[in-house]
Amino acid sequence: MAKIQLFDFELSGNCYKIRLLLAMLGITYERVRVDSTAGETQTAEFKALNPRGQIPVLVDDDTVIWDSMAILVYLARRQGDTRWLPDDALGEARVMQWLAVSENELLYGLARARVAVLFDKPFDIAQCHRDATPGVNAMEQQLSTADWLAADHPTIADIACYPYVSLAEEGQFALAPYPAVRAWLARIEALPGWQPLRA
Ligand SMILES: N[C@@H](CCC(=O)N[C@@H](CS)C(=O)NCC(=O)O)C(=O)O
Repeated sequence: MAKIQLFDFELSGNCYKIRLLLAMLGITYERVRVDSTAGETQTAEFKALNPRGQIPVLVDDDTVIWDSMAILVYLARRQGDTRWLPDDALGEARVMQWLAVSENELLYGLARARVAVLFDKPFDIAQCHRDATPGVNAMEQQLSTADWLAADHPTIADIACYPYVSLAEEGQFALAPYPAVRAWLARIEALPGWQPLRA
C-alpha cells in the first residue's frame, strides 16, 4: 500500500485543506510537523522537498507534490472518480475558478489578516480586508442560489475555500454580512470526515 506523508503545521489553513480532503476520502497518512512560524520551511533540507519553502507538501511513495491547490487536484484525481473534481470542460473550469479565489483574495486577504493578528506579521489588516472582500462577495453571490461553489455537490473548490473563510474572524474579518457563506460553512462542517483545524 502507498505510504502518504503530509508535511504539515496544525495552524496552517493551507495544510488544513489537505487534512480535510484526506479525511473525507478516508485516506490514512502520516503527519510530519513543520513549524512554518519558526523558520522550519526555510532549511536546505525542507527546500529540497519544496524549493518555495512552504507547506503543505505531500509525499506519495516517491512522488513529491507541493502547493495546496496542486495537492487537492492530485488527491481528487488519484481517487479515480470525478466526485471531487469533474472532468468535463465546464465542470473542471468551475472548480478552477474557485481555486483561483482561494489562492488570491482568500490567501492575500483573509490568510494574511489572520497571520497579522495571530503572529504579529507586518501586514496592513485593513488592506487585507479590502483585498479579501471581492472574493468573499463572489462567494456570497454564488451561495445565495446554490449549496456548493462549483457543482451540485461538494468539490475541491469548497475544500480550498473553506479554511480561511472559516478562520476569517481570527483575522478580524466579520462574517456577519455574509449569511449564505455562513450557511455554507455549516454545510461543510456536516460532511462526513470534517474535522476542526485544531483536531
Ligand atoms: N500557495 C501556497 C501557499 C502556501 C503557504 O503560504 N504556506 C505557508 C503556511 S500557511 C508557509 O509555508 N509559509 C512559510 C514561508 O513562506 O516561509 C499553497 O497553497 O500551498
